[in-house]
Amino acid sequence: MKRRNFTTLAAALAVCAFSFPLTAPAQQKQIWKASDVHPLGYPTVEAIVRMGTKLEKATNGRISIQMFPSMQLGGEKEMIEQAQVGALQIARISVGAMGPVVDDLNVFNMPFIFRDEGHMRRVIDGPIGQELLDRTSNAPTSRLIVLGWMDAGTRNVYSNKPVTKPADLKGMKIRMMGNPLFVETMNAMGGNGVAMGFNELYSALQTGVVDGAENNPPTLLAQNHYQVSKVYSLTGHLIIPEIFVFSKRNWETMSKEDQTLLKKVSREAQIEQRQLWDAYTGEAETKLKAAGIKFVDADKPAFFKATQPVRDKYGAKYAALLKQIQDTK
Ligand code: GTR
Repeated sequence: MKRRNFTTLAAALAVCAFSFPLTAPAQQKQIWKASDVHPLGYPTVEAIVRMGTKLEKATNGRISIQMFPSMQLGGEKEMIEQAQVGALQIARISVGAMGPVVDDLNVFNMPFIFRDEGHMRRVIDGPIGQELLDRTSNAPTSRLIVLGWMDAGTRNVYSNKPVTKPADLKGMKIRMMGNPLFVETMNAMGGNGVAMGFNELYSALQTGVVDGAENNPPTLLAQNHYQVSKVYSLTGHLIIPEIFVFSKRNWETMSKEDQTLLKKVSREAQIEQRQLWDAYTGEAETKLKAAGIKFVDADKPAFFKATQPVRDKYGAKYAALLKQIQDTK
């Protein structure tokens, strides 16, 4: 309750300080607020910060970006809500958190849908990726314009004991993102999926409210979860891309020129984030190993088999899209 009040207050203050000039003349100075759950320096954050520098340069300082990193404006659910009403202009969000808003996106949230990260990249870079971005921008439920994709690697289970096969997860409470599909995925993998906000996770791991979680190496490092979870088991069950979005409400008040400029720098940010991602992932793995985190191989085929009922249940309505994804070489 307390945290929610704080979040609302922080958001309200942010609105007062940097309100977007909804009816202002095109030449008026604009400071766009951007938000991310990760800290400064993390690839997704850095790509948007660099995009802000380019915008500032291209507009002689008329447009700039003020970054609110590290969940300062709340979690992803709050960021989506703030962007929808125009209190926040740019939000970087996992497709995991967008599934409940735009159902089509859940196709990427199913376990073992991509063969590997390369496959995922070819899918988001191709016609399927474009189609899903368009569908998300056009969905009446989204009230967001998607600016582009970002990478988020592969999610693996972490806890204080190795998880190499489904039986190892028996009785373990594993934190999952707030989307029923993920809780069912963890249950199918053999554990007990617990939906929980990202902001509560560090202390939940520390106090044993949950026995583990799952995420990519950069998150394990940047969110300090490695301090309380020492074994990283390479289950590879989810490869979920991320998106960065702009408030549709604000987008509609912008000049065509500004929209074109924003699209251009967004495209560049997408490309740059991927390079930053690859470098940071390598660094994160080295640092995690140096900090004593044990990386263990897991029986992926066993987890693939165990999660088949989830793909059957959720995949039925995306049959055509799933075939296209599988056919992407
Ligand atoms: C991270 C992702 C965040 C958030 C987080 C989570 O990989 O970058 O946006 O979704 O996972 O598990 O909540």
